[in-house]
Amino acid sequence: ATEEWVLAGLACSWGETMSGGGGGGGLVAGLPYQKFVSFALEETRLRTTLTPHPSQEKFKSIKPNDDNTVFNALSFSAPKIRLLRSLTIEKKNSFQVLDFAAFSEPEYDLPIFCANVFTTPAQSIVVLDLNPLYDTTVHKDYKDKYYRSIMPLVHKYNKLLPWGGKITSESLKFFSPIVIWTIFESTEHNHHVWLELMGQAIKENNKATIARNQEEQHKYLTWRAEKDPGYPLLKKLIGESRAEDLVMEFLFEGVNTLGTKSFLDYFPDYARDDGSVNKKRSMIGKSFETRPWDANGEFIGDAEAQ
Ligand code: BLA
Repeated sequence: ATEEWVLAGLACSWGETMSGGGGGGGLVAGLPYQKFVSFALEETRLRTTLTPHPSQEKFKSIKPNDDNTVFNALSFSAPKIRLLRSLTIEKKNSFQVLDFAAFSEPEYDLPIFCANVFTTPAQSIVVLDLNPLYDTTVHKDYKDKYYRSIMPLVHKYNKLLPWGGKITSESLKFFSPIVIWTIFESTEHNHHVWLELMGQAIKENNKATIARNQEEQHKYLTWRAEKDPGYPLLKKLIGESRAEDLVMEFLFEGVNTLGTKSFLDYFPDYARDDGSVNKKRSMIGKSFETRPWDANGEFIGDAEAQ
């Protein structure tokens, strides 16, 4: 049986959210990322039935240490969708965060929907992608299955949202050839981005394939639960132990249940001599000054930097 599934629809508007320059002009009140979340949920509800995820109860009312910061956490599951969760954080006159992701059941090998924005009065750091479950430089069949038909989207958004420049090199493996990775300055405000992608998913029955899907998803969760760039700020906002809870049981829920491999099993480069995990964010450092995929989604990055 084939069903259509909207991975999500995106509508982000940055106009009005930032005031440019002027010595730390504030973020205008309003919740632009809440608007995105509502939109994405509405779009998803048109296609499927969302059920609250058990993690929502515990995390829906996180109170940060500081009164000026507001957290908003929502999580759901649905047929085909193991976990769809969203976290927005807003600190008045300081920053706004959107971290929205959807993970399929392991019976499907759907990419992971990922919308991630960190905005300060000076700039916005944006990652919008269908993160591949399988590294597309290695798994050509996976690349063709999900990305070939949507490669033209890259041309469409590339001009408006140019490549953000050098990036932590490890991240590249989790990105797809259509990734929108961009940083824009507040002077570039008032841009509207609309992105709507639709995927067709067919349930997998092969046990070995399901197990493989599950392991790849677990690998992704393991990476982000350990190395996500947002983690340090999250610790500052709600303290180390609550941040860890949020990361393990909400943002990357499944990291403790979908698999038993450890971070070092997946990413042995991070092993220190005493067997602990290297705390560095990146072992390779930042690279990829320009978009490392061509118009057909072929990887053209520097092999050195992989
Ligand atoms: C910065 N977030 C970044 C950067 C990326 C991402 C690429 C730029 C720095 C870098 O090159 O690493 C996002 N990286 C991703 C995503 C993937 C990835 C989505 O590999 C997926 C595979 N961000 C959050 C949350 C917070 C947050 C919850 O999602 C804070 C509460 C903050 N992101 C945040 C901050 C920075 C950032 C503060 C800038 C600081 C820095 O670069 O270290």
